[in-house]
Amino acid sequence: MSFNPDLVEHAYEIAKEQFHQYGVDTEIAMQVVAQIPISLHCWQGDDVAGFEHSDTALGGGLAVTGNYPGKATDADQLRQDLNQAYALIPGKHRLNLHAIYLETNGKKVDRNNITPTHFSRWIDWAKQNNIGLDFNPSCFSHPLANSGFTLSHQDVHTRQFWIEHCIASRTVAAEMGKQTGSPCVNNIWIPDGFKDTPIDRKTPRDRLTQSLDSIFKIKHDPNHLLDSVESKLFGIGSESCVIGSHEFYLGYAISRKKLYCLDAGHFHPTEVISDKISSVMNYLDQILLHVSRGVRWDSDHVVTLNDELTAIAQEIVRSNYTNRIHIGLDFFDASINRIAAWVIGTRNMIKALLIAHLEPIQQMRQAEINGDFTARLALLEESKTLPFGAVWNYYCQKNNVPTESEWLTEVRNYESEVLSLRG
Ligand code: RNT
Ligand code: ZN
Repeated sequence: MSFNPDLVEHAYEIAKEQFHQYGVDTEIAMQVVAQIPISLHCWQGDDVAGFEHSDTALGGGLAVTGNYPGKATDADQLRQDLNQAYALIPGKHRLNLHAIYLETNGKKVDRNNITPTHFSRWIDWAKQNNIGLDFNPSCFSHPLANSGFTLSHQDVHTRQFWIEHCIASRTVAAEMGKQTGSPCVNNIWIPDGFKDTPIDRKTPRDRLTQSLDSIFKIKHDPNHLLDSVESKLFGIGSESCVIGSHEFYLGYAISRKKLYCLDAGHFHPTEVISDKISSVMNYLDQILLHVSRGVRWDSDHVVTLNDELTAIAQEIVRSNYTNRIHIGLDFFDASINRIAAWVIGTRNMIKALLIAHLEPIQQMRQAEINGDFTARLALLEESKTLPFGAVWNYYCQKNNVPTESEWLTEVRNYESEVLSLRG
């Protein structure tokens, strides 16, 4: 199905008028959304495997299901796939790399010895394409993480290994930020926790505090590096107690002036991060989001345009947090085309931001101030059927990326020309 560009423009002109009646300027909405970068997570491209070429299976309780053919098996393929994905997403976006995506020319380099050199090809690619980079130490899928403990491990040598890995990751991230001219968010997530009821919850948390303090002792220029810590409620193998819980990291981030990462899948199923943003932002200068979708549990499904995604975007926009919130994606699905997964999830995040910018916020705010909750509800409901689809199509067209499902044709072509030829 191919779209007539004139029709897209015509539909947009009508939509523009309709939004205008609600006091919303569609041109401004598109301009603002174009300035918001989304950090695409590299790990959707190869099921969180990375390029260490070790035999260690995916660990840390992370689970990727599915065996869709054609996944990237080296960094060149992953970059090629990413280029294809970016070409189908309107706007300029970032890339979020994990430490296991290093390039060593076949040499074995353990995690505590990674240096910026091992990421120089990523940095060159990012500079060429004007893409900002974010980074993560990888504290899983490694023999020293097999016990399920890393930075809070009771063995001092194991703990030291992971401290060194996190310190090395910060050096890599700072260099990425320096070279790309845009601060790199380095996010620490560890799997540490107990499958069954522990006797001592305190000591591992004390050790985690100490490990983090040692990691952050080295100061970096905030124009190059922003440090972030990510909490979790439970994981596979850490059902009874996660050392780095929400309370733990929120307190840590506030007291140490770090970024806090809210992952949409890391809370009780009836809890939502959209409602946490404004509270957390009271105490923190900046935060990181891992936009994900849990289905019954932290299942990391591809992000869809559901109520929570819209609510997250609305919170960012209504409270004017755009410059203080870093938006990263975090999902992994190997049962569908992996490039399509990136494209669907990222386009949805951008769509949600556009919808949030097209809300009649002033009118709804006024209704609330007036105590007229009837008008507030009426406006909230009426605005759900405003023609934002027409604005979205026009936004894609203006940015020279395919509208609606036209992008799927391009993914299919790429699948037959590139992915199907991979072993
Ligand atoms: C795990 C965390 C973490 C990872 C990535 C791979 O529960 O969400 O962010 O998904 O670092
Ligand atoms: Zn996450």
